[in-house]
Amino acid sequence: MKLIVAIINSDDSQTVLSEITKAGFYATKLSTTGGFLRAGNLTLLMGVEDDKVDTLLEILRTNCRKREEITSVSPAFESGVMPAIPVQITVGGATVFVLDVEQFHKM
Ligand code: 2BA
Repeated sequence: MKLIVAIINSDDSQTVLSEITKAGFYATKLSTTGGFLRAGNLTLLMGVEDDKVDTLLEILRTNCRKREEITSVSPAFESGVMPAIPVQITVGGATVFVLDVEQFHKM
């Protein structure tokens, strides 16, 4: 079994969650905040059997869009060393970690 931790854009959450549940996966949704943009995003925790990992990744790949965002956030700006210079960054689609699960219990 694997634990999939997926950080996704809040705007994709409705579609992703409905596709995930429609396909029979279980998910836990956490409201999280990105360290760089300091904006809200969502983290999904999903326990899945090894042979279903690819199916789940494909659902995330299909339903999480890449977005171009303009930000002026940088450590140098925050410390007052540099003025804010807007830069364009690409956010998403999804940032995904796949972890081995040692044990899984439902009690
Ligand atoms: P944030 O930390 O708010 O990052 C938003 C976007 O800002 C990132 O998009 C990336 O394009 C840029 N970015 C982040 N850190 C940067 C840095 N040190 N230098 C330059 N650009 C940087 P994504 O890579 O798609 O990440 C989206 C969100 O996924 C992140 O939001 C964060 O919450 C999470 N994330 C991404 N990589 C992670 C990692 N290795 N570990 C933990 N969380 C991660």
